[in-house]
Amino acid sequence: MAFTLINARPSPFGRKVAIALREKGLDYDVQYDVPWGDQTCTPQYSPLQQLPILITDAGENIYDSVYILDWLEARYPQPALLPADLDARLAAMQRRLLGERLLEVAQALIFELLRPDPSAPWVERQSRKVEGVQAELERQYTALASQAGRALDLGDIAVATTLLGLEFAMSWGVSPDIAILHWRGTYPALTGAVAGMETRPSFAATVPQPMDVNLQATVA
Ligand SMILES: N[C@@H](CCC(=O)N[C@@H](CS)C(=O)NCC(=O)O)C(=O)O
Repeated sequence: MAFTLINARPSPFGRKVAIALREKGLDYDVQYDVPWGDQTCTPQYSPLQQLPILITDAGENIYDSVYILDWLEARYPQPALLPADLDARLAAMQRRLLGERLLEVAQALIFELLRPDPSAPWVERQSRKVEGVQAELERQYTALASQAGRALDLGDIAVATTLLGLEFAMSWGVSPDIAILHWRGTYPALTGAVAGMETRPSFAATVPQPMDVNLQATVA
């Protein structure tokens, strides 16, 4: 099976899929798209009009990063990206959930801050969630640090791509520089876990890149 991944260069959602494809040794081509642009191709493939979208050579369009990863795990179970042990599997799925939701909450915070007149209570509410999730992930990765040689799982991929995506968004300048998003160095167990993942070929080959988009104008 050959795949085409519709992706955007900076997308942490698309990066998760690209990493999983690489970890599973599956070949894919990338078609880059600007989902907010007039010329976006996403409506042809997904009613949600969002990328990433994975197109199979049988003409199947698979969309939403979480479902794509579940689909890949079901169709291509080896190498597994979820632990076989039930407790470890449920823990990985919960970590994955926190990684996914952290991205959504942080995105809501960033978008609000880019609006002309951000709501202070809304910003404060999202900020508490961002800090709470990072603190919980730090607690979980501190506990995991004793498991030498633990295999990469979907929880790790979701957490790392979210944290690296937020770091990238601030360095690129599409996100305001927000103190609570500076996780590296603030949370030692998270910092160490992500640094370990960044050296993997799947992460090194999928480093986010800027694209031509005016997020502030899009949000406004
Ligand atoms: N829940 C979706 C979110 C994907 C998403 O937000 N993609 C962005 C690009 S990074 C997009 O296509 N945005 C266009 C839009 O929301 O209209 C997933 O996990 O795949």
